[in-house]
Amino acid sequence: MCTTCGCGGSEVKIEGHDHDEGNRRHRHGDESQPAHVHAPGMDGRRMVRIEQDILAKNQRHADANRRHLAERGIFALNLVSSPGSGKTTLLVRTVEALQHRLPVAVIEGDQQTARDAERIRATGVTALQINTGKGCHLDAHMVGHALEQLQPAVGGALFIENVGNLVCPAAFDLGEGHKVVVLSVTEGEDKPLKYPDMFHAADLMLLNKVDLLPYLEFDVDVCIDYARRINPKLSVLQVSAIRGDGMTAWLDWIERGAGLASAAIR
Ligand SMILES: Nc1nc2c(ncn2[C@@H]2O[C@H](COP(=O)(O)OP(=O)(O)OP(=O)(O)O)[C@@H](O)[C@H]2O)c(=O)[nH]1
Ligand SMILES: [Zn+2]
Ligand SMILES: [Zn+2]
Ligand SMILES: [Zn+2]
Repeated sequence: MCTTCGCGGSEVKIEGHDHDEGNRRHRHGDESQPAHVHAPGMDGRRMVRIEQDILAKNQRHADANRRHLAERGIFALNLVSSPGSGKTTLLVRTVEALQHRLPVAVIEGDQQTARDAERIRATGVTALQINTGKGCHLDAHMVGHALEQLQPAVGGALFIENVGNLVCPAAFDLGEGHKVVVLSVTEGEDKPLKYPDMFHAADLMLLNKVDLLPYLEFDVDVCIDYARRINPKLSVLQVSAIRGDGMTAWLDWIERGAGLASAAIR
């Protein structure tokens, strides 16, 4: 997992946040400092302790984010997947459809560039880009700052697109209501078995790019069976962000969740 994979670092950039809060300068991405790969000679027990510290610190930030979101009745989703599964394409379609029905905002995570945030902003919806530098996942500390900056509206939906990575983001709670794993059919039906942590952590799987099924050897039923062997409670929707399949069911799922989140503060 990420806390031991040697990724991370202090090159995090959050749009509008200059890392200088009063005189209390602090670094971002410290939670994902390398723990073993670049630490020859470090013994296993010390490595485990560092990993536990990183996750405990992340959990404190995640708990604070979750409280902040709950107090404002905001329904937050953390979209996780391999690079290129179609998260941003799906989000663009999603916010285009939802923005006239409820307040929506997006936090985008990528190692570099603001391309995804710009794609969202082109729809008229507010988006904020986090660049993680060498980091391979968003952490709850970064998302906390993004929330301060973005100020998502009370009673709305917040979408957090995580860094494309089917492994490390599974371990980092951001304070979201649900993790939504996006798996595209071009990735192969065995991914839930090979990368179980992500499918275990998610509540919903969006099986995307179903418009390509006629050109692939991909058995949808087998894929869903594999995913539910890992997580029997996993909900599944088959979608195509390009052609529009399954979008109504996905939008209904979001609106149901957002309705419950905002009802809780009334
Ligand atoms: N055929 C087809 N292509 C899709 C679909 N959804 C996304 N794509 C294509 O998949 C490619 C990647 O889409 P993105 O939306 O950038 O994927 P992403 O998951 O946001 O990528 P990263 O942020 O880099 O991880 C693009 O070329 C999209 O046009 C779909 O439903 N069907
Ligand atoms: Zn990692
Ligand atoms: Zn900070
Ligand atoms: Zn994207």
